[in-house]
Amino acid sequence: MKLYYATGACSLAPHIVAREAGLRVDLDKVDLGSGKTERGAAFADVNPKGYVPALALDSGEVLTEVSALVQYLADQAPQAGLVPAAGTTERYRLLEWLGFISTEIHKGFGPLWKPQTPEATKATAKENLAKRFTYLEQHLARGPFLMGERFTVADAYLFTVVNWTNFHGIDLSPYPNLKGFMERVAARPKVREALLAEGLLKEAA
Ligand SMILES: N[C@@H](CCC(=O)N[C@@H](CS)C(=O)NCC(=O)O)C(=O)O
Repeated sequence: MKLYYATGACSLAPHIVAREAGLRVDLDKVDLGSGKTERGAAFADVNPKGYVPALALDSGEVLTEVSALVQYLADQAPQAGLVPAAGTTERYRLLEWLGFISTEIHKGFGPLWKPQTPEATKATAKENLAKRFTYLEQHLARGPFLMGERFTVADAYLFTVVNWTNFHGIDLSPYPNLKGFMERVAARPKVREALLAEGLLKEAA
């Protein structure tokens, strides 16, 4: 399999999941500006939607959308326990989290990335994110991860998007449980490997 990614983008979530699942996935970095990949492919030919992530399967099919990719990867390695079994109530609980992260948090950051967004719109986007963070703060008082004691693909996705607070001057200190979650996930060996591979962490001297 090959994962098309951009450094620190939402593609970090399937990247983390692939490593946590112990799957062999090649990486190809996409320059979203030029539309070229590091290995010389035209990314529009891979994913006509034009955005990362995209996962080229060994069959030649290409899967897109973070929520689909993280579940597909986790389902290839059920022994890793990164997703509850299909058909269980717990699996729908996971889907509930993936929907929340995708629409309320991932896309909630959308206006903040665009230089042309008016300041008032950015302020509203930050207020909305603060409401979602407050909800997460209350939820994470119950356990170390979104689904309780066990790390799942939803945690990989949440970690990836909340990490963007670092780029937008959003202080997480009003949310100690969420801050603790970020530290806990960042300390996982496979997460560190993914961050190192994307150049988001420097190797200790
Ligand atoms: N709905 C997509 C959204 C993916 C997305 O927002 N990708 C961003 C990076 S985090 C991107 O590639 N943006 C570049 C663009 O849209 O041109 C998903 O869940 O995978």
